[in-house]
Amino acid sequence: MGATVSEPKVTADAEPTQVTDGFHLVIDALKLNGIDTIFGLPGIPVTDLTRKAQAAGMRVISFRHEQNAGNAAAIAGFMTQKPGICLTVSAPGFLNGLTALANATTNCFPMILISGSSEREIVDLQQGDYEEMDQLAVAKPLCKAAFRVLHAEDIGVGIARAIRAAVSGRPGGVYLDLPARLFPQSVDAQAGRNSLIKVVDPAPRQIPAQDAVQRALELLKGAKRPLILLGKGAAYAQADAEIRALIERSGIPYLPMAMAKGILPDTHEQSAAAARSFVLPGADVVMLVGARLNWLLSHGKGKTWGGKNPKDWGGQKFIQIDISPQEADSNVRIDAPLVGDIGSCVTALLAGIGSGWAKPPAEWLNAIAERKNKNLAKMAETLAKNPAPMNFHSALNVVRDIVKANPDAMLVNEGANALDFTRSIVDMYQPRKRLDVGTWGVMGIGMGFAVAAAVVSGQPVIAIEGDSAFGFSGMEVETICRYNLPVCVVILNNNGVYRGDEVNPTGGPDPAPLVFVKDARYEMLMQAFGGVGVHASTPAELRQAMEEAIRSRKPTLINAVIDERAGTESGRITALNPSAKKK
Ligand code: OXT
Ligand code: ADP
Ligand code: MG
Repeated sequence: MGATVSEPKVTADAEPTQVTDGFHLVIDALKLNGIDTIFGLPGIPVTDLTRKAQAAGMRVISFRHEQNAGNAAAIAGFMTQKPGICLTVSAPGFLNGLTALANATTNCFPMILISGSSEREIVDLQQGDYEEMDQLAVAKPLCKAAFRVLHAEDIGVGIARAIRAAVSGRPGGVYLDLPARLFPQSVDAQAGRNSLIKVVDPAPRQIPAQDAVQRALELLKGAKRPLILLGKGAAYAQADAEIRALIERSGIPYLPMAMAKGILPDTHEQSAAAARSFVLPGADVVMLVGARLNWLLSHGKGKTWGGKNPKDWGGQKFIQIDISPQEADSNVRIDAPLVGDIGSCVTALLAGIGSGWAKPPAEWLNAIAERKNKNLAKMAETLAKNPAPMNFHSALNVVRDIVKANPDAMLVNEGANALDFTRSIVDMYQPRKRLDVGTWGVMGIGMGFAVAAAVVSGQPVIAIEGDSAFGFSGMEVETICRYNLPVCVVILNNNGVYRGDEVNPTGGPDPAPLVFVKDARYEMLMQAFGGVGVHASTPAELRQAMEEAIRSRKPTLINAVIDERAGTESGRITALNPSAKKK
């Protein structure tokens, strides 16, 4: 291992000895484990760590706000199955990164938030240190695991534990607390090297029990109206060929959750995405593959599933493939839990299915096809329109074509209407290309995800952003320009949160709470840092600008002007708004 070593120190008897220190041991431990990138923001006490990491050949991506660095680390983890690293300063920097760590944990993305911290003696006595905070205690409830290292000799163990905790079992966020005093601690170089751990098999396969596989197969075999639901766990698992084989050999229709789009191309004939509201209540047996029955699936019950009332069971039987044994029964009864990693579980199911598996009844497949074709035709009709001003559909029709022509490109997506319309209009063709707001529906992932997507994949990135959504991380366009990343940001600008035409009912001078400055020139933000900024008010202008951005790979921001009356409250989740009781 090519360890980094500090300058030789001259001891009292003038014999030079090779020593290393905390800074170098952190870098060596990460590199030893194949981690080559740090997303972060420098300052006391980690400034030198960023310098030394870059000097040691690591890619150090410096952001303008830690939350964006954290989101970058989280999505890098999702894309690579290796924990993404976010590095921050103490207290406020740590807290800025913490939102991303909590979001990563919620989404089952592996990441490690490494934060410098202040002097333990002073923090613990609450004597008022610079950026004083008991960061470990604050982080603990919001992540999968949290560790602190006090001695340089323990850095190897600390990093190894953090890696294992992040990627084994259900992946998640890990906090690693590194107090300022740790970094300059000297250690004999050889002893330092010996203290490092290269983690062997960090995410061991988890083979499902044979009787559980059999139970799932029997349930599936007896189904008259089976459905497979693919979630982002299925995308994360990188078992793309096995999943495709399972779907194609069984002939069962499937529905991808947002970030599972593209595991099979959205144009696949077995995709039931365009018949969602038909297949969920209609199915009798549903197999969940790396998807939780949380709010995004209406908790597996209620009207979405054919129940009469919000809490009523729709009568479906569920098979659930998940690495977490505690996931089953979280919302409704799971008749056949299949605990294991998705690759192993799907492989076991495939072996059981063999070659003589009967396809689902034609009646079910035909009914889905009918509904799907009707929705596809309706969509095609809407997309063919060219209204002035531009609306979500006419703008996204362009994005749909560009993604089709560039299936390798990464797609980042956030907003409300900007999110929901993109999800249903823009087809994905490859796995793990669509990155979005995930389990929390959180705004602010946009530019962090875009930076990481470009850095990790080397492919062009298209970020489709609501104008409100963009504001949460917009300053990172400077980061995009600084690292010259092939990111094309498209802001679907309807002058506000959900839409831009609300007015202050009092007639007073303050604008309504949901509207922004009219006709804001977002493209000038990108121009300010040397990137390309384009103002597009027609689909033709948008198309030309996007094509040029993909061709040139230059940082580009397109301000796509959308009718400010286009958009509904909260997009497709209007019903989640508590509505005021009317007198
Ligand atoms: O079957 P039916 O007939 O029902 O039809 C469905 C499909 O069959 C069909 N479909 C298709 N038809 C034809 N062809 C194709 N290819 C096709 N595919 C599908 O289309 C429909 C819809 O399909 P879908 O989407 O699959 O189905 P559905 O019913 O919508 O699925 C349900 C859900 C729940 C799974 C889905 O809706 C979903 O995934 N939703 C995610 C919602 C979400 O997460 N939203 C983001 C949060 S909203 C809100 O919280 C916002 N905030 C507050 C805030 C947040 N979030 N975070 C922070 C840190 N602070 C504050 C804010 C501030 S959004 C927001 C900003 C909004 O303003 P912007 O300016 O950014 O954005 P604009 O709204 O654009 O102005
Ligand atoms: P979606 O939002 O797309 O429905 P969720 O985030 O709700 O997806 O669910 C993902 C699920 O996938 C989680 O329950 C997680 O435990 C599971 N998971 C993640 N990785 C794996 C894996 N390699 N094998 C099995 N299950 C996994
Ligand atoms: Mg908007």
